[in-house]
Amino acid sequence: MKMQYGSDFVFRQGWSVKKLPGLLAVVCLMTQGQTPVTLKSAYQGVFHIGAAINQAQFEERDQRATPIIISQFDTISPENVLKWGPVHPAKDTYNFGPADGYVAFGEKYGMMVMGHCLVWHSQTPDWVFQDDSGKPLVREALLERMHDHIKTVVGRYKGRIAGWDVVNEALNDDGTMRQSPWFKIIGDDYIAKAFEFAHEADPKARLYYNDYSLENPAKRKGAVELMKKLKGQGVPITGIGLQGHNKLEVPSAQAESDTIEAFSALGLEVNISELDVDVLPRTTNQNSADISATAAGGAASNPYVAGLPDEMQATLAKRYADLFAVFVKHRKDMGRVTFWGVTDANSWLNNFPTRGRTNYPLLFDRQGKPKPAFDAVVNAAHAK
Ligand code: 9MR
Repeated sequence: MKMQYGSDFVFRQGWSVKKLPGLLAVVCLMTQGQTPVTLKSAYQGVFHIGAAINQAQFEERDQRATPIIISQFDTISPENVLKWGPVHPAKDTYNFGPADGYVAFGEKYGMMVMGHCLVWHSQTPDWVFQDDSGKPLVREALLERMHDHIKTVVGRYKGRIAGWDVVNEALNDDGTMRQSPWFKIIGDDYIAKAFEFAHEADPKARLYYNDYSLENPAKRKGAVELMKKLKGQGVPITGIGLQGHNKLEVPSAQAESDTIEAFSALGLEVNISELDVDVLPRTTNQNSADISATAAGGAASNPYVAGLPDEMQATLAKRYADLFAVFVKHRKDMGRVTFWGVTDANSWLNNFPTRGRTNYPLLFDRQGKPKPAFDAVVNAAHAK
């Protein structure tokens, strides 16, 4: 059955009320004891469904997004507050206020609270890699610093944060190891060490490797080899996060399916950890989510300032339907699908790779209303 939000209101039982204004429909529902379909109700028993949230949202100051988070999602990820820079800005300074608020918000609403991310080349201050005189640290000193950070951050939320992105984006697009300061100073066992330290700090936490563009064959091959090596060494790794920063046309549904299978075949839990779909014209020739890939763009690169045309809404909805058909097919191997943001208003894709564009990558529009893509995602759950 085709269900369109906006003209129809969709109910758990599958019937709908035509052309009722939103509030009236909700009142009708309440008086009849019906529950409107939400993402988390549609996906109950399939996999968790989540969103990355920002500070205004978990402090309940964002009047549009916060109610959506509470009603639609059963897991949250911190968009920024648990990254090294925000949480540990100087050697002897931790800034736990925002992160404590994030975790408390998730607990208040009974959500599965995720942690992102412990070891990354980006949003990590320079001091992390330097001694007090500004010289590069040697291996043992950097390992000790990594250990202290992980022990302090993971330890603080032991038993409260269900799972961590332990290492983020360690691979280049060709599948080789990224020459990050972590790699250059410690060597390639920095990944294994980070997982061991996280496991030591909270033995029950689920531990993930997280990266983008893993659907591309070369990068996927490098990641499969890395995961095999870690598993072979007995490193405590639970699974992998496929970030899922998609374009409308790539990766294909087939590539998505093959990628999930490649990692689940290794006995790993597979999550989609940062899902969105970029609908704007490219301003670089990369598909990557590498945040260093900035570009300039003229008016032609920002065609939907006044709104997304209906045919593009339909194209986006179809894209989400195709992706979720793949996720639902692989539900036994998947723990969660998390969107990277809540409404289009706050998506990082309004500023990447070109600043100040008007993008439409998520399921809720700038007013917080569900888009046709929302219905497509809800309907995909019915195929289960
Ligand atoms: O959405 C995040 C944005 O607000 C930050 O400015 C940016 C830089 O750290 O990071 C964004 O989130 C990234 C995530 O942490 C890792 N994968 C790519 C995401 C989008 O850049």
